[in-house]
Amino acid sequence: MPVITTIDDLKRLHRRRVPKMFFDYCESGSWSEQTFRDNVSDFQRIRFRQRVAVDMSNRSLRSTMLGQEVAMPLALSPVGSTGMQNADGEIKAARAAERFGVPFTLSTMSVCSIEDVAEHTSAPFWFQLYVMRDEDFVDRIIERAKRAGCSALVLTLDLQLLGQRHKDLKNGLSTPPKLTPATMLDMSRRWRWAYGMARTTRRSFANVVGHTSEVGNIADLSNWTNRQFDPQLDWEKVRKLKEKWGGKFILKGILDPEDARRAAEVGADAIIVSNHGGRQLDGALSTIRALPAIRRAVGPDMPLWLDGGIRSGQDMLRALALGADATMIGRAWLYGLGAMGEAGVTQALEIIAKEADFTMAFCGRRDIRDFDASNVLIPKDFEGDWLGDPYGVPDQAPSGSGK
Ligand code: HOC
Repeated sequence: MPVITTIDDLKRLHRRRVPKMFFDYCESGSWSEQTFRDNVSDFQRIRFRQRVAVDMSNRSLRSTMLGQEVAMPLALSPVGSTGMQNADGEIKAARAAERFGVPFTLSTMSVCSIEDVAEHTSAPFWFQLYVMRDEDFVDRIIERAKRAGCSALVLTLDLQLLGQRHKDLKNGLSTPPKLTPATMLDMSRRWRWAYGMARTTRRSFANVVGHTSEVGNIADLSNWTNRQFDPQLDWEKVRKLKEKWGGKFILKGILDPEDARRAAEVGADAIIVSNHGGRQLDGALSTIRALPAIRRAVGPDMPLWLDGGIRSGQDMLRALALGADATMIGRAWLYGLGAMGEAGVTQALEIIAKEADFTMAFCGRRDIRDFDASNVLIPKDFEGDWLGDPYGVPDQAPSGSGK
């Protein structure tokens, strides 16, 4: 067993233990994967200001998200097909998040159902929904999420068409997965994974299968899913979904300051700056570069979270310094899950927390809520200088609401 000290170590183990088809699903962006790569590499351009002779005792990473106390300003992003990375993956990740004290978001396209996750956890989790054409299905799943006690709805806005990921096409990834002799051989070689899958009965994408007359079994799922993307999505539909839900409402997939303003106008309780992990519009800005202008657009009081590219506690702090109130991780927890199940997700969270704790201290901060633009050095060209720039040139340090 290798010694694990970083999120990258978890990724290496994930790659070893999970069939290539599912690892690649996690580790892919659309088309050239430029945005997928930028999401990670742009973080590295932001440097920290080291401070000394400052009292570094009694440090705290605690913060709040939507008024809820969290162990650190970070939540687990929704990830589709999680239960294919590790049997019962959604339950394991939700349990790890609950024990650690951070929110977990369950994807509509999860293998375990909302009810499965609710049965195996005690803290309320958040539920993620795509804007779909099948209104009956949407009404029913919203009711199920309410009944299960989900404390917020995360509506994903950047999936009106599915971005093309070459690796998935080449691997024949579908729902259910295409089983060729090569994929079956690959699966049987990952014995831990195969053993888990053989033992669980939760393999059916149970949020959907059996909950619409069109999807009686998993074989119907791909066709139905492809018909669900809604190219006619508009802000009026978003507003109606907010009304239907009636509770805390989070909008995910915002990358442009103008869209961020619209999101605030429809009454979002929080906005997630995200480009779907670089899986949709390749060539779009990385999330960390898009963040400061979005903060300027929505003002200091709008809860703003960043999702995309965070692979360390240092990245979490960089996002806070550039204007986020909190952050979300997707791949970072998925690597842990693929590597070691629930213990791997816990380890991913521990790694991030420790890195954030030490970095904050080296920067002379004891409370993460005080970490801000004055703790970092941002390259002058960081936000770019684009022709017809809707992002505006920064004239002041970004700052968040601290919520
Ligand atoms: C109804 C649409 O978020 C991904 C997932 C896509 C799931 C499609 C469901 O692979 O990025």
